[in-house]
Amino acid sequence: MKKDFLWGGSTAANQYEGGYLQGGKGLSIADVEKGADQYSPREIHTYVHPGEYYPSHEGVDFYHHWKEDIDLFAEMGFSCFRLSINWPRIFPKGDEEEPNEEGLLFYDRIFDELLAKGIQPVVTISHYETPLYLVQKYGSWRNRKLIDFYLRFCKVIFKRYLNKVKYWMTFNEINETMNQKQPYHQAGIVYDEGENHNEVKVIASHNMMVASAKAVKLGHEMSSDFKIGCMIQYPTTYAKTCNPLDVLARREHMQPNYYYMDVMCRGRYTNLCTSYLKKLGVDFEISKEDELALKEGTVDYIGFSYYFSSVAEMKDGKLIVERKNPYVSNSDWGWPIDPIGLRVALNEMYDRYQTPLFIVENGLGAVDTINETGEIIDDYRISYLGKHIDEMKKAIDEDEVDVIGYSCWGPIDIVSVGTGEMKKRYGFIYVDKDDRGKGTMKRMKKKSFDWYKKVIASNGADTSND
Ligand code: BGP
Repeated sequence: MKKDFLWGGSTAANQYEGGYLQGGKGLSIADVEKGADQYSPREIHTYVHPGEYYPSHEGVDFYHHWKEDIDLFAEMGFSCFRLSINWPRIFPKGDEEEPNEEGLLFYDRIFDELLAKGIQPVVTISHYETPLYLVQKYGSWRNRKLIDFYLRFCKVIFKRYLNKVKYWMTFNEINETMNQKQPYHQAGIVYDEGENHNEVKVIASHNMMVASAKAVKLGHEMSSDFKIGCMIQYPTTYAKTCNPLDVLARREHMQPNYYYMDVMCRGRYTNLCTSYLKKLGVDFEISKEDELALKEGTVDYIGFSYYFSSVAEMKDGKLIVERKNPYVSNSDWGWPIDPIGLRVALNEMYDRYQTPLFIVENGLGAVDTINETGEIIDDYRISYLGKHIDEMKKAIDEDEVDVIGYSCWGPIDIVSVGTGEMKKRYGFIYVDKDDRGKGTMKRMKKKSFDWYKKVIASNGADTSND
């Protein structure tokens, strides 16, 4: 393990920050998304209905608790902290010429505090926070105008935080645009009636990838120190059997994911990408100008999330992907717990792209309970994270994969993006808030807090739970 390996935790403004109208902030797509539960999807509104509960409005109020939270991160020994800049906090509607100074000031304070504590900020430029106005007025990422609005946003934050931020990521889990039925979080897409869904997804994806490439080029022109990465959800997948058809099924499942990585890491639509478009039945021509932009804006590293693995099989000519695997157990939310899948992910990506990797999300969403003595003994979380870190170390030390850092998801309990729940907790720090938004917001250390502190202090050598 390198001495300068980055250890920390990751969050996103829409799930953590709150202060949804404070400091001149406008509405983001998250601000009209209701809470739900494990079983039903989150309802999407077009405006804020009075009396309804929207989890993003308050998050867990980082907006007011940032100093206290950063102190706790520093106490654990973080050397990096990932957060997103809430786009409508800087451009409330998204298409303004000038940014909102109060929004910029908020992040100045955060970055100054982090740097003072020796913590590198790692910034996601767009993490499910597209300004709502851009969705309603322009149709979101279907529209090429979004590229210019996004670049204006990038230019402002690159300039403002030139000497404060080194690590950037352009779009969170961009590949989920293709994987979701309705890619609302990723691309702000709500389909119009009669629209060809595949075509919308391809166009929105292309526009986002061009925006990402242009942002990489712009960032490099502004600072030679910047490291700008993509961010994808890596879906480690196994063929269900050695039946060659299942091996092909696995490839088919990976194709939409490599489609984004190929474009962003190799700077072009490879045969995997063009054949995928053909399969989708989308006739899509790329202009010379865009071809050049993609070529000139390949990423410096691959940021990725890894939570679980899946199993693929071909049944009667149909691809079936399941989260059931007899060799691994499942979380309370049915996500397979597969630490070796992380080593597989690291090797697959590094073999394919030879680009440094940054684990920017990994973690266990679980129900935590406070016991009679007022403690939270989250051994399940320690076990999950410890095993994943051990597999990461093998990928680094034995397989010689280049990994920049490990920043686990939700070092403090925050709102779940998938369900809007609070009870799906990832943190080392408990936050007193429930699924309906009730609670004192008081922070409290779980058992895993001291454990992670020890892991960091030993640069990953000691992951034992004692
Ligand atoms: C990823 C997102 C995060 C985060 C995480 C956990 O997809 O990038 O924003 O929320 O998943 O998912 P959930 O919150 O649904 O448990």
